Amino acid sequence: MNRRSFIAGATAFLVNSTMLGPSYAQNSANNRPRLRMPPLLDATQTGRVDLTAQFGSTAFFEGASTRTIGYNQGYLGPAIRMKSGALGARLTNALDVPVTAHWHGLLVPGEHDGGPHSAVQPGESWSADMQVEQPPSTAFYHTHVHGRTASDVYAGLAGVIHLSDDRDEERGLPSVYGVDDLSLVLQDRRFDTRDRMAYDLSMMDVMHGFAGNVMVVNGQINAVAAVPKGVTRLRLVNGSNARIYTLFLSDNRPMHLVATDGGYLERPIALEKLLLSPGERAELLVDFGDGRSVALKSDGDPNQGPMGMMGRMRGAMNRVIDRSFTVLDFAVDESLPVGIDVLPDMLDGAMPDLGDTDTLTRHVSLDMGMGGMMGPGMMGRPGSGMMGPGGTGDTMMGTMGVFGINGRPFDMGRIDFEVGLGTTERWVVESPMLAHPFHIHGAMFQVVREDSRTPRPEHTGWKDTVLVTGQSELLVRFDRPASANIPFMFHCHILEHEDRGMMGQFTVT
Ligand SMILES: [Cu+2]
Repeated sequence: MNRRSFIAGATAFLVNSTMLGPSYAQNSANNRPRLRMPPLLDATQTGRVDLTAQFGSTAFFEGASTRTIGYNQGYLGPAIRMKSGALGARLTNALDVPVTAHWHGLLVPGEHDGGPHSAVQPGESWSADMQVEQPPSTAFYHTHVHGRTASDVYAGLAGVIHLSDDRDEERGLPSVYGVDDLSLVLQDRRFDTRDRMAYDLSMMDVMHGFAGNVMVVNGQINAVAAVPKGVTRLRLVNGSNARIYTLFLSDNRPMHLVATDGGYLERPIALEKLLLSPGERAELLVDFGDGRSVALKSDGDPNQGPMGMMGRMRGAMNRVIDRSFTVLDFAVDESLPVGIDVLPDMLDGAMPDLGDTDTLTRHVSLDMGMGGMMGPGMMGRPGSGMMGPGGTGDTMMGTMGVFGINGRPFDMGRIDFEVGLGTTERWVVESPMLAHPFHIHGAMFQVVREDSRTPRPEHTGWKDTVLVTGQSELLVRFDRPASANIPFMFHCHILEHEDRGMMGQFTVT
């Protein structure tokens, strides 16, 4: 199948309206590939995780290979299954650029966190002997070298972690990997006219965050996920560089949220829509007991659409995505064993309750460095080519200032905050221009208020990443240490923003 026939199919979504045509017959599920799970790296018995960052070649479209990178394979990495306790991790770098393995969602000390200060040079290795103690959850790992996180995650350096306590059967939760417990790494990628995955940033890509034109799930395009005729668990990881998904099921059946970033809720929450921004995870139960096929769909990215920061200026650009699109199709396979056919009433997760008094308050403003940019002549000058695809985004950004936090771009030599170990702090995070997913390393938080309202249902559990659309008030618990040599990061998880300075660092002592 080439790109054109793919684009005509059911799963495609487009960024460029010039590629739009009339509607076409949908591909039948029969001649589409079955969704694969990442290979399982089971560390529950061994307590060991060995990763090698390596080159690969991936043909997302038949006959069109893209040079990619991955952990232990050509694109993405294995699903790491682990439990609390001692974990020995080792990362070997077989690439020609520095890499890390950041354990996004694991509460480990700064020296084991795999942030920018732990960059592993080509040919070298890095080891972390960690002690993991936290509730079961779905976490994420990815490279985190300052300045190249976006390009290298885009090329494939990311994977899923299942932190398990082997008690999901008691909870009544599906737990058979790849059968009724599916890991879904959601990524949008841009394919060029030769069907190869491309990462060519225009200035608008830098401003709004990169948006792809094809949906990729677990490194596959146009695949169909087979599910048993019962309750299936979907572990969703937003592994996109910038895309914010608003997920729903095509027949509007409920999605039962059972876990957020930090683990299980007290009881499932039935959702019609789930907001999932880059770096966030959510676990859903979906009942396929009626045997019908259904599609997981998403509304357009609010940062890319007409409501986005520069919507008013974008009328001529033809790059707005404001329509919904299919993320992944599901088809019931009656040959698969049904493990769970009734939704659990209660889970044993603990909801955050960090109190509300006498905590230190910090203000975090996620700044676009727009000084001067909004002035006349800076934007949309006819014939300047500034907004064309493949433009010189970095050059333009250089002339318009940089991204930062509290007015300052990231500096690896500067500690922004010094936090007391074992304390709770109130962080008031503001996104004045655009919605930014805000991530804190080495800590979990409770969203207390967002935009002066009670938080969305999917933000009520323990979180380490949350989309800030205006102002969000977080109560953050700091229980893991980090020194000034290897501090923790806090940053925007739109990777194009993070790489250009929307990041800070803090110690916990
Ligand atoms: Cu951002």
